[in-house]
Amino acid sequence: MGQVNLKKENGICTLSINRPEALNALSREIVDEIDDYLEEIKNDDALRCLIIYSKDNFAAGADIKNMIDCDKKSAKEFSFSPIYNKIADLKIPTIAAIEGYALGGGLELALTADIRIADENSKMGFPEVTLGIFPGAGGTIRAPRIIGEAFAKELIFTGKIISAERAYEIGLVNLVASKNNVFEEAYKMATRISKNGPVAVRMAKDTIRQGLDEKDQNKAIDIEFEKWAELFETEDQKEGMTAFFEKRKPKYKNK
Ligand code: DAK
Repeated sequence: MGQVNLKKENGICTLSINRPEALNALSREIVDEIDDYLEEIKNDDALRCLIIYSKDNFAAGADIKNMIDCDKKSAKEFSFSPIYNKIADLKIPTIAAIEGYALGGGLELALTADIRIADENSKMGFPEVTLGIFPGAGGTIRAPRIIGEAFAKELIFTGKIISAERAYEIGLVNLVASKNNVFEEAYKMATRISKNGPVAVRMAKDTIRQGLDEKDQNKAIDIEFEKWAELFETEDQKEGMTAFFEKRKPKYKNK
């Protein structure tokens, strides 16, 4: 234990990896520790946003030492996907704040987040093919959905490492922060999110997800309409609109 930290402050929690000697490469133990914290995050009603941020390097991939001698069975046991899926399934918004390298399984971790912000000097890529494997923790599934098929194939087939600027151009990151400012930018965005109606934000996230999963666009619009109407049974909707006319900040109760 002890290579992952969780800090909570004002409804914002920050999950960090602390393995600087290996550029925060993700070992089995680290991913299992993340899993333990996810239970805590999921069950904490006071939380409004999760930031995934690790100092100096987001994560230089899965630990190659853990994989080198794997056969098919042990490779499956090494899988990160069930835990990564839990991050993607969190009800609250999630932000990956990327400093240094986010490679391979590290970039796949960043892809589980709703929003990615990158330090101007950060570097991202899927070098798996240079090691004789391909991204197998959601990379081939999430990357095409986020950046489109062609850019995803280019990154995955070439294994090249790209700059924050290029990542922004292809829609891999939402924002490029100035040097050493990425956590501050992520925190600013998380603060802004956390001031909004929490039920509305959570339902918006769920509706976007369901809409993307639904192939029939009219059915997706029906889902949106139902969920939108449900909000009118919440106290927070009344509070948000009343506060507007009373020219004050709303006091949301998450109800
Ligand atoms: N694993 C283990 N150690 C790593 C590492 C990694 N991914 N990346 C870096 N390190 C270690 C280095 O070995 C070195 O350790 P020492 O030699 O000091 O003991 C230390 O971190 C510092 O690294 P460098 O000396 O190499 O530092 P440089 O600045 O020169 O280079 C670099 C930085 C990021 C370019 C380089 O370290 C590098 O290329 N690292 C490997 C990047 C990579 O290939 N990442 C992808 C790994 S594959 C799965 C699904 C998916 C996955 C796994 C399982 N299942 C479904 C089961 C994911 C796979 C991957 O992520």
